[in-house]
Amino acid sequence: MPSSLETPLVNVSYDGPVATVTLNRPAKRNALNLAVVAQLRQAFETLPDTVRVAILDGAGDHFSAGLDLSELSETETHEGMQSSFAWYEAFAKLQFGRVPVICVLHGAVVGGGLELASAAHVRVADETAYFGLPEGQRGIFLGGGGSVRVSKLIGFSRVTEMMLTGHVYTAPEAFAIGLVHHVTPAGQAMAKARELAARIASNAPLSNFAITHALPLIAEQPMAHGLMTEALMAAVTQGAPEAKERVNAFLQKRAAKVKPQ
Ligand code: 1HE
Repeated sequence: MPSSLETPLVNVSYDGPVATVTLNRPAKRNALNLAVVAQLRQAFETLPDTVRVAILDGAGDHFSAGLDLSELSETETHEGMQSSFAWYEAFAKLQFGRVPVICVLHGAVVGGGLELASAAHVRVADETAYFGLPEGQRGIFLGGGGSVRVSKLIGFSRVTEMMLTGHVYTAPEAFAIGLVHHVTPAGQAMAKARELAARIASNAPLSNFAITHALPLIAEQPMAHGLMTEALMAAVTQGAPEAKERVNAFLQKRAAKVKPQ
């Protein structure tokens, strides 16, 4: 982490069970250098036990301009590999940490910024957000896990076309192709994320853990293995006292019904 005299590149604040992790390099449009990536990793590694859900956003007019291109000018091949692995480790802390993560998106969500957003579990964009992968134009390639994560979200054909042509998706288009889950009017994505965070925090933590950890594994497994993993997780979650209390609460008409929102 930075010394006490330096401005942190990543801020963390708390509101009850919700932690908000904010990229804090607005003068450089939250471009991601290795120091930002290290601070992101530390933020997600050290969330206190009281936190049940995290929100990730970016300070200023843009979520993130992606890789800090000034880090590339002197880079040797082996250093490039190492920096990709530093990104992978940090993003894994976010995707496979203890709590679900909601990403709040506005302005540029490009290159490594989109790779970062794709590691979150829920994405909420406001209508100013736009999504691009300009690596092709910069003469480089994805290096923050986007080949895997963005391709899983929208299909490798769309990723190929985005990278080859520089196609930039608007927020409503990103919603239509499944890149984001919600689109709000400008400036309202954080409010929507807080509403979703409250709902997520009210779930049983064991269910949230199964959703964020088991579902991605199951998606990678052959059908028979996936069904076995699912059955194991179902048994573990159903057996927990909290599940029994929640199910009883519904049966005794003490719990909310499912309704359209
Ligand atoms: C940067 C970066 C950056 C801004 N690295 N310094 N990413 C890109 O190719 C996107 C490059 N950035 C942009 O297209 C634009 O900056 C934005 C559309 C995001 C914002 O535009 P704007 O007009 O608000 O800001 P600006 O004037 O372009 O930038 C403000 C400052 O941020 C300026 O520095 P200054 O010292 O002149 O004030 C910019 O140089 C700096 N800046 N973006 C370094 N990306 C793990 S592999 C992932 C590979 C990738 O991510 S490739 C995509 C890289």
